[in-house]
Amino acid sequence: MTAAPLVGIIMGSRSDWETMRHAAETLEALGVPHECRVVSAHRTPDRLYDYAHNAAGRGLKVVIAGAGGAAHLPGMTAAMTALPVLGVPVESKALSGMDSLLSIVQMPAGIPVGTLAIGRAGAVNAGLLAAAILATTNEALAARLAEWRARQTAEVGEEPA
Ligand code: RP5
Repeated sequence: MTAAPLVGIIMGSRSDWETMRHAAETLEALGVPHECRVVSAHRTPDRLYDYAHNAAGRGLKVVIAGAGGAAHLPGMTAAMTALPVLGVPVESKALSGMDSLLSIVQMPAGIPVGTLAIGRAGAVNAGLLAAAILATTNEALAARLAEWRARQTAEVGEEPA
């Protein structure tokens, strides 16, 4: 995408890409300019600080943050930006993503993170939700989103096999 990114997709590790690429692919399909970065709350805290503090000023409108295990990235990002932050719990090996889910969803009142499902479904839906947020002020995108959903509906056959 060459246009200035409107959505920032960040993840705690390169190992999260297999999940988070589904958010990127969803935004790509809807023509939403986005960027993808590895930003770890634990291993690169200064990078997280800079990213979150500069996100709005750089023109981003929504941040999608995916992380696994002790998944502090979405919450810490939300603590440092007023932009909407959507959290994607990445499926961990040890606890199948329950650790990620609970780390992301149980935010204290006052700092919201919109938490999606564990894994691919959450990443796809984070992309769709980010697009829906942007579509409230972008009619062309709203039309593309409506087409995307109509196509999905049309692809659901009545016969199970
Ligand atoms: C988290 O730790 C990342 O979001 C990732 O899901 C998990 C494991 O990271 P790696 O050890 O694979 O780099 O910070």
